[in-house]
Amino acid sequence: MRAFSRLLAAAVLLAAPSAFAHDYKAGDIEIGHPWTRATPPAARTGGGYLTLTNHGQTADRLVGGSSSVSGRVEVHTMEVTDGVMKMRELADGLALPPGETVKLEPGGFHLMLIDLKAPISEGAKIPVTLRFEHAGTVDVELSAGALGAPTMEHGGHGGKH
Ligand SMILES: [Cu+2]
Repeated sequence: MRAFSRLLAAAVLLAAPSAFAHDYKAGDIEIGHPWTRATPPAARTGGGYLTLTNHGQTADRLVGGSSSVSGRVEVHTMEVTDGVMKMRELADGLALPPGETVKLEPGGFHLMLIDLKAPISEGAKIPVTLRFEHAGTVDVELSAGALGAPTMEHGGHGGKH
């Protein structure tokens, strides 16, 4: 009987991680810890961050997304041009080589929620549909953390879009 309950405890422990993991899958692509930051009241844009691991044998691409909270969702990169950090849309999407993990994080690759319908508040769950070239689409939720440092990297967006 004791052996059985120990076995049961082990089974519960093994099952637990998947119950708590904040991860998603689309085909061979694993999406880890999607999050965003709360935005100031007048913000028109927000960022989206997550990790993408390609467990498949072939390359894939994150080509875009959509969300009910914003007019558009784009995939952006940050680059230093003439000493100035600028962002631009990755028109061909973000490459996901087989066997590799690509991070979308503040200061690097990121999702850009453009034309926010309302500011993002801390603790909110922001629904986003990610679209991959081969793996198709998957619905994820971005967990909104606290308002970060002023998002100066997104300052140039106002007039551009
Ligand atoms: Cu951006």
